[in-house]
Formats: sequence, structure tokens, C-alpha cells
Amino acid sequence: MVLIDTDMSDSLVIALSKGRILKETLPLLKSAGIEPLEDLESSRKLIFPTTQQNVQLIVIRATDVPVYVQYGGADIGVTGKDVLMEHGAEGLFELLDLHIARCRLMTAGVKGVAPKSGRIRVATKFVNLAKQFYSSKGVQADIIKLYGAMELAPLLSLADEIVDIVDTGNTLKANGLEPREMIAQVSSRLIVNRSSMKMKHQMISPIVEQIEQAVQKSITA
Ligand code: PRT
Ligand code: MG
Repeated sequence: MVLIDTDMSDSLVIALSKGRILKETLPLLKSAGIEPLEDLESSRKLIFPTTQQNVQLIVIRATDVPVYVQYGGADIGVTGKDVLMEHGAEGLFELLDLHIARCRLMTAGVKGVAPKSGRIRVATKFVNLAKQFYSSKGVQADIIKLYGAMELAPLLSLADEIVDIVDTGNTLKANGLEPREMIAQVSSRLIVNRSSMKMKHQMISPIVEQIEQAVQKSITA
């Protein structure tokens, strides 16, 4: 049986991003006494029971996490600030900075090539953020939506610049690109559905508190 009833006010669904955030999230959940009963990465399941009978985990694409939490499909979620800013904060509260999966949202272009003046083309999956950024600078930018491998776009003259996540900078470097401007510092956030926060406060607040303590410990360690 995989059907879950999220209307039940005594059960909680927590949405986790698959991929790089997941590994760093699990120790934080563990500190709140929540551990999946099976290995999340090797299973093909999408819903997982945990050591707390009334708490279930779902493991979904990073960009889907705020969507599930906004509409109450999940009560709690963990997602990157980049994804959250791109999605918008409607219907949810951002409660904690988890200080994990840290990186920067940046513009980048071909190394050694001066930024083009006038109207430019920008390839990114962060369409809303890119629009905001360039318009705040007074730069006219035509945004081209891509779903991955943004680094290719300037190399094939699809775009003058990209807006993408940078961590070490190695990916840009390996493709002959260089970072230009920083748009935002990024780390993962704990988000909660607004009505869950009211209706399930008794269940949610101790979890948030325990995770907050674990985060404090890890950043002062
Ligand atoms: O892969 P999928 O399309 O399903 O989703 P996703 O790419 O959004 O997921 P995932 O797991 O790759 O990233 C999820 C979240 O991790 C992002 O939303 C960020 O908040 C955070 N994060 C932290 C990163 C990175 N570091 C990161 N380095 N997300 C992506 N990258 C990529 C970046 O896109 C680029 O391709 O890694 C490359 C750059 O890394 P460096 O070290 O070479 O600079
Ligand atoms: Mg990825």
C-alpha cells in the first residue's frame, strides 16, 4: 500500500530533494529521530516509512519540492534557496537555513570575452531569477530556458551568458567559461506548508527545533 492520506492531522509527509542535497539532509533528520527504514538511494520507491510511524519521506526532484509543500502534498520540505527563489514563497514558510549544499548563483560567460553591451541572450533554468537580476541592472536580456548543461550554451553561441549554480568553479573552467557576477549565496532551506504549520504545529515544531539544534552544532563545530 503506497496510498497516503495527508489530510490526517496526525501524519506528516517530508519532501526531500534527490541528488546532492539528500546525503546532507539525512543526518539532520536523524537528529530529530527520523530515519528512513530502507536505503533511499537504492530503492525505486517514492514514499518511505521512517522510524517514526506517523512520518513519511518522499524523495523527488529538487524543483518539485516547493510545489509539493506549497499545495500541501507535503507538510515539510528541504530545498535549495535557488530553487525556492525561482519558485516563489507562496503558501509556505521558510523556517531554517540548514547550511548544507552551499553554492552561489552566478552569471558566467566565455573566458576572456568581455561582457557584451546592449541586448544580450542568457541561457538558464532560473528564468525568473535571471529576469529579475538583469532588469535590476537595467540590462535587456532575452532569457532562454534550458533544463541542464547550461555551460554548453555560450560555447555554441546559443547565449552570451548563463545563469547557473557554481560551487568550486571547476565545471565552468572545464568548459572555457568564467564566473562574472554573483546573484545570490545559496544553501538549503527547511520549508513548511502554511496551513500545516497551524494544523500540525504540535508535530512540526519539535522536529524543527531538533533540526535547528543540529544545524547550530554543525556550524559551530
Ligand atoms: O539533477 P536534476 O536536474 O534532477 O536537479 P538539480 O540539478 O536541481 O539537482 P542537484 O541535486 O544537482 O542540485 C540540487 C541543489 O543542490 C541545487 O538546487 C543547489 O541548491 C544545490 N547545489 C549545491 C548545487 C551545487 N552545489 C552544484 N555544484 N546544484 C548544482 N550544482 C552543479 C551546477 O549546476 C554545475 O553544473 O554543479 C556544477 C557546478 O559545480 P562546480 O563545483 O564545478 O562549480
Ligand atoms: Mg543536477
